[in-house]
Amino acid sequence: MTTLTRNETAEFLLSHDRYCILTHRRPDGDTIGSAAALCLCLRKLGKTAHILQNPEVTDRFSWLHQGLTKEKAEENDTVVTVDVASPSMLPKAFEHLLGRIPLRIDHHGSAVSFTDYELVDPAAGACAEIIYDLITAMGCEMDSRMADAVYVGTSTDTGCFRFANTTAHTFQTAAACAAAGARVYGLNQVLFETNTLGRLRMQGWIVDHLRVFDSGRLAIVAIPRAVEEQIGVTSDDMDNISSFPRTVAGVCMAATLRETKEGDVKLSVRAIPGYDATAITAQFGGGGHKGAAGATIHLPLEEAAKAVETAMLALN
Ligand SMILES: [Mn+2]
Repeated sequence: MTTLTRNETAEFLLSHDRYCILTHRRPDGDTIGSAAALCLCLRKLGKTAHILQNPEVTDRFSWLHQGLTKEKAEENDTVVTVDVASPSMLPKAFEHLLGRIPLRIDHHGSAVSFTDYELVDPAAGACAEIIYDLITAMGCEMDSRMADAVYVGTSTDTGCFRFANTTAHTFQTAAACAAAGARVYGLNQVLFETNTLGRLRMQGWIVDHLRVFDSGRLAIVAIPRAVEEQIGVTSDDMDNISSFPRTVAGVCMAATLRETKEGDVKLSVRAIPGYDATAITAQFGGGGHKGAAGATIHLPLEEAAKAVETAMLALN
């Protein structure tokens, strides 16, 4: 594996063609926005480019990929991943492509390399910020659709510019998006100022069932599948719900556990600076960022919650 700079990555992208762009499992605004912006830029530069259809993309973000996707990667495609930190983050349907992926563009600090080349910058708040740099390095001018895509990635991964990963470069990226015609107000309204009733009911349940411990510094909530079904939440309702328990005053690190359809447990940890979410998720084979990390645990919900609580207490 060879590490590339932004300029070297731009050269790579300019000297290849027939792009097939991959997003990660449980796709969020960053992987979806990054893929859309990169695809639109490559097309504007005269390349053939598609995003491989990710079956888990929901209504919340699917509009970003309209007209950009295809269902199958072809033999001579140049495959590029965006915002994918490890092979385990690839959707099952993409796993057969492992071993023939030349390039990975990412911003995760804890990662497992799986491509020939990679551009990884853990200092970037969002992968979309790196995509913006590449667009500029390739001499492509952002249009309003590209700008929307970069803005969605950048704003969602930084919690609308509130998280600790927000830097001067994050604002520079957002400013460039605004200048290029991104619908900043409209997107903020939909992404950060709107709650479905399902989401609010789930937040109510979380408030009632949150266990706060270690003098109020740590919190954990375990959500049974049956509760999600009873409330009737969609996956969009649950998008980034794990940020919510951390917003309780005094809580420095919060873990949210959700029972999956398959009977596994999906763990998401959120932490403020000084606490490392990956220190918890790494113990369960997961990864992520210091402020936000995840893992899948193959235990019944209550046992998983006990194990996570023990891991959190052991950090002190
Ligand atoms: Mn990201």
